Amino acid sequence: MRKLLIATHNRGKVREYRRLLEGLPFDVVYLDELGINDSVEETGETFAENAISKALAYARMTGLLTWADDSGLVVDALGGAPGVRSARYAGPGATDEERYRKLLHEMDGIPWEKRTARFRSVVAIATPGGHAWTTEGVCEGMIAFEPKGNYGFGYDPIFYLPELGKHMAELPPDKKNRISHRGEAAGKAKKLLERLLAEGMLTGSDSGTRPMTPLQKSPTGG
Ligand code: ITT
Repeated sequence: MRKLLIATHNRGKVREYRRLLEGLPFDVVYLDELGINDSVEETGETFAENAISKALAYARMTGLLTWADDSGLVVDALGGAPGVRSARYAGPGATDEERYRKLLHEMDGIPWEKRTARFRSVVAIATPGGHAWTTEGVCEGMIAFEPKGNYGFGYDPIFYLPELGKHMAELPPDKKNRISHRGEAAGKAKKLLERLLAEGMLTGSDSGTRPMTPLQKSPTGG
């Protein structure tokens, strides 16, 4: 079976992908299983740019078909922040809790109806030969006044889902995967991979040398 590298150092994402990618007709491997500690600088202004540059960099580094995601929280009252800077929002080395506490602090005094926000995720699939495709997912919600719940990671404790009446961090893994931005982007990326396989686009030692559908630029960025 062909190998597919899931290129993330984020343990929360790895946990989610282990479930989301069950049954995929690929031999799924993770960066830590390959002993890869290198990280790729995220200099893009959109989730799509960063997802593509991560996927291409690890595909070139390893010679493997590679899946990467760039994701984050977009808060309307903060002009879209933290957005593509979600991982770096409270500086290098900060914890998830320090990041969401900083966000709550920035949201001090902002009334409920103005606390709308969404998680976004763009998945990029790249070949070592330099071809890439993207899919995306969105999950709408509100920034709560207080954290709640112990599941998930990142900003999940302060992200409230009005339709469920729960914070994201209150949802067990499978339930989060069914409604999340990452679940949506991953579902689309799985279909895309199956289509590329069926069309014979991923055969050969370097699938990137074969003619493929052009790069799909994401219309929605950070
Ligand atoms: P990799 O680049 O190695 O995948 P990262 O944590 O740097 O790991 P991103 O650049 O995509 O990943 O940053 C995403 C940040 O957005 C992440 O660190 C969280 O703070 C937040 N985030 C993304 N998805 C999330 C989710 O499902 N729930 C809560 N927070 C999330």
